[in-house]
Amino acid sequence: MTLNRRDVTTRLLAGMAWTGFAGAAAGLPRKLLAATQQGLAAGREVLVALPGKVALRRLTERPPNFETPLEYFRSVLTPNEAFFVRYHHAVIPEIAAEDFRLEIGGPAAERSLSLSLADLRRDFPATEIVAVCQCSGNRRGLFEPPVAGLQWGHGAMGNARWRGVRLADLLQRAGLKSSAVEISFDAADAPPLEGTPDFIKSLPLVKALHPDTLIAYEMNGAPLPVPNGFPLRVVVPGWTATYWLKHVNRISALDASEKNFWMTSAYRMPRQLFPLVERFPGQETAERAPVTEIAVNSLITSMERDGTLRAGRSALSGIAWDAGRGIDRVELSFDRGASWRRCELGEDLGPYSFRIWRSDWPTLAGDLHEVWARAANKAGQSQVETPIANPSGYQHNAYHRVRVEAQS
Ligand SMILES: Nc1nc2c(c(=O)[nH]1)N[C@H]1C(S)=C(S)[C@@H](COP(=O)(O)O)O[C@H]1N2
Ligand SMILES: [Mo]
Repeated sequence: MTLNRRDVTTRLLAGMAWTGFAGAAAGLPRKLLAATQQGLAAGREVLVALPGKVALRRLTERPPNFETPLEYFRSVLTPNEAFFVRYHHAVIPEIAAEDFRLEIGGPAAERSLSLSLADLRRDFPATEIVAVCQCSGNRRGLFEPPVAGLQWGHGAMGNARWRGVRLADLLQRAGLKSSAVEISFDAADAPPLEGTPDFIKSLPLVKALHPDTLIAYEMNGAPLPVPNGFPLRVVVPGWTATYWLKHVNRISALDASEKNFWMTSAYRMPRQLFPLVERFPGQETAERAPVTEIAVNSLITSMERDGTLRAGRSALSGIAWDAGRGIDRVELSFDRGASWRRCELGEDLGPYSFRIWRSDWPTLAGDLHEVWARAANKAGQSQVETPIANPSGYQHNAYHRVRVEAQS
């Protein structure tokens, strides 16, 4: 694999001069630096283009972990070539479409199916949904104090129009026994030699049978890019991306809970930390529960490099999203939370999609301002002022804060 490297130190340094990285900025708390710089505390980022992708921010190369630069979130759908890439295992599997089979079975299935990609497209109705795919650990790099794990900034997420078949239709064809409790997914990425357990995830029956849960073969009108799961991936609208198995080639109906490492150890949090509506009761213990739904969140996207705005002439804009209750409002504060103003919301592409918002830049006294953005959903859930600390650094959904220099 040939990698095309581009060092962007210069760009970053320009950003830092503005945010006062060198210590010049007037009295702004140091911890805000992380928020304004996508967690690039080291002061340097390397952008790398995988085959078929634009240059993305590299976290690690083995396994491949690359995040989307903030500028790509200015459009409501994230372009396929800019969509983030996250793997637990060292190598991206390359699969020949002609030989590919999706096997469906398991102890709680009435019968086994073996489907080619052509069978899937021919025998099952196609359906489409716009949904955010967001890593549970998105923004982990912004936690203070720092949390071990991949130091993601804001870009371990993306929003796409997914097309595929309903998982419920496949399970109906296979037939579920009354003993079925979970549906598990295994993928073509081989368990590596280092001894990391094979990546297998499961869903509770109710989520697996939900009409919005898909086995997708297309993303934004094109076949799935290889690093995003070609030829098939699980799409679980509203739930974090750990359940969105890429390269899925085996679906099993289980009559007992899946007990592998990725279910019982990883992707878990102290119970009741987040106000989740959809839970995974079969995997909960007295103390801990799996991460399930995406917490309500928002991001300012108009402002990465240019920190100067003009009253009456400039606008602020960004995106907001949640687990599918729908965005009710996005608000901005120019006085550190003392008062809030509502933004205008853009086109609604469905409850699981990013929603664009915008606001005029008002006339304010003084020339250096901190802008806070927060979203709330239709279920009354809201972003938090301080991130909710948890051992693995999941679900960071504190207000996004940027600094603006106002010019008249
Ligand atoms: N086969 C496979 N699927 C996977 C993973 C993986 O390591 N292997 N990682 C999961 C996690 S944790 C995330 S965040 C998403 C990332 O999706 P993307 O690479 O398409 O952005 O894929 C999920 N599906
Ligand atoms: Mo993830």
